[in-house]
Amino acid sequence: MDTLLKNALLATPIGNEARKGKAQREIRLIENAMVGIKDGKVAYAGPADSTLSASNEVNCGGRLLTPGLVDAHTHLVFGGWRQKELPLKLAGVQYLDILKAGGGILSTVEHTRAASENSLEVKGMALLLEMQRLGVTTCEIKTGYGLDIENEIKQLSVIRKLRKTQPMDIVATFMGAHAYPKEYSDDRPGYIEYLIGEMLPAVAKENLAEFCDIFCETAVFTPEESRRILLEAMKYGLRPKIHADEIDPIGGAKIAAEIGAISAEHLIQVSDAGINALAQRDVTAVLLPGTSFYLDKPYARARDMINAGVAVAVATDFNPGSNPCTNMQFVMTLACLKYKMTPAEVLTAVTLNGAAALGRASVCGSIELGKKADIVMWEAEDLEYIFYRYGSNLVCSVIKDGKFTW
Ligand code: IZC
Ligand code: ZN
Repeated sequence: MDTLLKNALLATPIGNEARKGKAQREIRLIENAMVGIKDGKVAYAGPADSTLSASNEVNCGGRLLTPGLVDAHTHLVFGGWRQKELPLKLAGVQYLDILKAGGGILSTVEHTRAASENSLEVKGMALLLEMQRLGVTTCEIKTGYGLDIENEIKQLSVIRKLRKTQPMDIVATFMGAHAYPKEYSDDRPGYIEYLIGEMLPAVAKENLAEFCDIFCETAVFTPEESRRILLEAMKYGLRPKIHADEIDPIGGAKIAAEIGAISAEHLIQVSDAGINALAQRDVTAVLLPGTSFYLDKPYARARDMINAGVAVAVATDFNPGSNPCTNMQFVMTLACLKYKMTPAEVLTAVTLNGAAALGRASVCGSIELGKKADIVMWEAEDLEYIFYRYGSNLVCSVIKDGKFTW
């Protein structure tokens, strides 16, 4: 054994797939636990065992250990910020109206197109470091601020570089269908043809993305357009995800179920039929309470989803517009207080179910034999405490692939 973490309180979900229904709250909780690490993987996780030893033994002093957090929904690579939209927001101008007026996502597209690859990379590194210190070991990053071949590939190249230069595991999602760029504002069908006929093949050729996502929303992409674009993406081996039923209930969840998407995300306004469709097709719901908070919108019906048997993941949605906050600990407290999820349910949502939404549930998301040794040591002696003491960073140490990185 390389490292042995001793005298810990271990809290982890169990298994290699998303946990749904009652199973979402059935976590393993072991007092006076030990976690052994060898070659970056978990080699032991269980009660104290005096026969175990390692060259590096760490007494955790009764502190809580959980799997590294998985942030399954971010838009982390972008130029500029959007703090100048704050007065508009305070005056009651809605998110989609800012976009319609050429601001919002389109203002970030302008700044991202103007930014060099290097400047995007340096900015991304700082943001990833911030997330890592807050306990995240795996995250997803969506593109969608380029909206042409050159600039979408630029974002994807930045993601590839970030993956090589810092310890976070990063999953790339192509999101060319995030908005209509200004050069196509009078020719929306033309943009969809360009996306399908030119952008998708170019992205697939470079082999830089694993998933394809789409903003299925009023005045952005319709459910029919979403279905068509995602079915085309699937032909290139990109697995589908959908921003579904966030602001208006236009039916994104049903499309997610119909095409067998790995996840449907947001779902603030999802219908009962939409929830049942997700349950039937095993689509993971990625809920984003930080966005409800920042846009001052209702919170998604997490309890109804759990009761219907939908696996619920919780993530930040970190982006410069609708949630400029990287803090998974804050969204964990929001999920607990606003979704009324129990601490155990939220723990599963931000680890194993997040990993499942990224197709990584057999690799990370729980502290079990053979999985990546991605572990957070918390300045806490029980699980409830990390939900209760919101606003401070309660991470004591982060272990990534078996190494102390923070
Ligand atoms: O930049 O506003 N919702 N896309 C869909 C976003 C939020 C990101 C943004
Ligand atoms: Zn998003």
